[in-house]
Amino acid sequence: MRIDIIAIFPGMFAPILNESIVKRAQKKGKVKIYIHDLRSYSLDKHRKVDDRPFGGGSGMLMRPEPIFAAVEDVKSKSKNQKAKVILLCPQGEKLTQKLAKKIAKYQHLILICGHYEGVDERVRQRLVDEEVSIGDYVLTGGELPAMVLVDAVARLLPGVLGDKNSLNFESFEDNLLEHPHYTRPANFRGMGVPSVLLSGDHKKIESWREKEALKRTKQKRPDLLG
Ligand code: 9D3
Repeated sequence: MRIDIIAIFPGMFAPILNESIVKRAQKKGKVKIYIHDLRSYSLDKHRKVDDRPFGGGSGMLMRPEPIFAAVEDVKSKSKNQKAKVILLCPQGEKLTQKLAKKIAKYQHLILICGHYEGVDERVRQRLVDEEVSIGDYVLTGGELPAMVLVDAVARLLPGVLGDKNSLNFESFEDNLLEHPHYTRPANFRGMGVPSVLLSGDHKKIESWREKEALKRTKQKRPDLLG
């Protein structure tokens, strides 16, 4: 998968995307990520990318010209792929594991990071295929959401995760929270480990884990059980 990210704070991405799973995915050649500075597409002499809203009101909007220029430039440099243009914005579809799985099937993503009070509506009208939000809380821009989306998608690409955290296992348990986990030591500051986990009886362990997962989901996330 190829991912192009268009942003006004391009420096935010490298420290995050060049670590951990996403770094590994890039090293293995499973994903190629390119960051583009929106300002470099502004023809304005001050490299301005925002302007005041027609009709008045407080706050600034992102001007359409630099965004169109950036997306058209990226598309022209990767002709054979059909890119999906995704705008990160508060009114987008909420990112879920289901949506991440759908997006992971695309060959080429162009992510536009919203900022200020939003983008000129013609960006949505002519340029954007999908709008994505990462949840109902107010952030200062679309950069962090873009990184969240990249992280959620990159780990789903074939060959990115080892067998250890295999995805089959995950989809099996999609609608339950995890059971409690314990590692060594067996006694930590007076706190023990449920004896079933030390019993070596794998049938018993499995049914304990199922029961605990269900109990936990009922307590903390009853919405997941429908
Ligand atoms: C006052 C109205 N606000 C809408 C809720 C305006 C507004 C707030 C924050 C407009 C843009 C932003 C910046 N946020 C994003 O661009 C954003 C975002 C978010 O704030 N929360 C969750 N997901 C996302 S994706 C992009």
